[in-house]
Amino acid sequence: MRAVVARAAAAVDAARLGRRHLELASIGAIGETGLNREALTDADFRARDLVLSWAAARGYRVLMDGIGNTFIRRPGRNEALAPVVTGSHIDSQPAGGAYDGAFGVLAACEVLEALDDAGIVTERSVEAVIWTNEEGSRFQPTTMGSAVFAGRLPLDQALRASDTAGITVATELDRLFKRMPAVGRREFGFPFAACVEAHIEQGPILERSGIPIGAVMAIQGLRWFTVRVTGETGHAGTTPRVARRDALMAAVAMVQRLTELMADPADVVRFTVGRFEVLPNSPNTIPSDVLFTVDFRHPDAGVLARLGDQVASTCQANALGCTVSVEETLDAPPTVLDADVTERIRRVTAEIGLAQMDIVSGATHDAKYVALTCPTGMIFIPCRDGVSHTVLEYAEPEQMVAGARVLAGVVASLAME
Ligand code: HGY
Ligand code: MN
Ligand code: MN
Repeated sequence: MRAVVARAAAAVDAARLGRRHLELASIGAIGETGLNREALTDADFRARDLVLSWAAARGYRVLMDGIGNTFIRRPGRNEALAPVVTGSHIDSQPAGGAYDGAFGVLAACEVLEALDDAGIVTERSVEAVIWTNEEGSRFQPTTMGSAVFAGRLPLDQALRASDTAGITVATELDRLFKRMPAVGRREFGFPFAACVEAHIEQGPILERSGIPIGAVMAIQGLRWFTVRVTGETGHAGTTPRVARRDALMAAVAMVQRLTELMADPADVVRFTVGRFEVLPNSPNTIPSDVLFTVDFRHPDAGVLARLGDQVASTCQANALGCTVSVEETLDAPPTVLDADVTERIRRVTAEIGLAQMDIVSGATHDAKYVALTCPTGMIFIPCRDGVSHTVLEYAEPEQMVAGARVLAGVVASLAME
């Protein structure tokens, strides 16, 4: 097995990986280093076209499920066996970077071709996957495609999700499927033997430690809420305060009380109000409607439950005469990744001469849901200054190559069994 691991890792082609990263990063590029490639936009579709053109050149088979998750299959000796799957996402934040998700898809494609180039015939097929709408910025919730795949989000609920322009996931998926008539269909929950996702850390630990590889032990839990506050519009100059039902003032009071609820001297709680929309959004009209989102994360399930269960009541208690609806769009407990796959990541990393450390993921990933369906692990590489979800996101080419080499070794060893 060590020989197969070494051959697969050695066959990773740094030039090909680097060239393809630049090609992919150019689709939806903003400025020198940024990316706006939100889920199910034309940029997402063009990025999928590019990745599938690489697959076509190698004669790999492509399948898609009902939420657009896309699977690129390199056949193994025994087609009856469940495949080993590796991949991530290619959608980005609206002002994001070219590494979050993209690195995992590029590394997955590189693994398939490295296996080809090394002449390795695996027992099991190996598949590269593109998960639909991991970011959840355009359509909530995050990790939508993998959640539907794993049976944790009803397809009809995902299809109804709409963006700020009122366009639904269903409408955009229709456009996607029409662009790819030749791509075969796959049912949800198709069995995998194992899954490994490669990703940038999106935090500073690996870079500060000077360690090139992270073996991810667990992913912290997260809960997402969408809060809608409805008041009454009116003239800014003539409406007395006592007569107002000002949705903005109520929303501000709610966010203030939620900030107090989530206060944590140990700075472990992650509480973010990332989206805040006001209607009619005019300087001299009293706001009638506010929508805001809550992204709450913590590694401890008990804290997630205790504080998360108070979000709705805290909003209701500060309605200031307005009506409030609080919709929980995601409730994902902390997820421990598979011990055997993680040990394999450590072993392969050592075999190819790289240092690694165990790490817990502050960011969420599709691996969180896939882990509910099969043994799943994650490989992290460092990113500069630990920043992500910004146009400054960056990872060194040699770090990407190191991550892809470890991924190739781990996937090869899993697919030989
Ligand atoms: O939100 C996250 O943690 C992921 O990067 N989308
Ligand atoms: Mn990601
Ligand atoms: Mn992200």
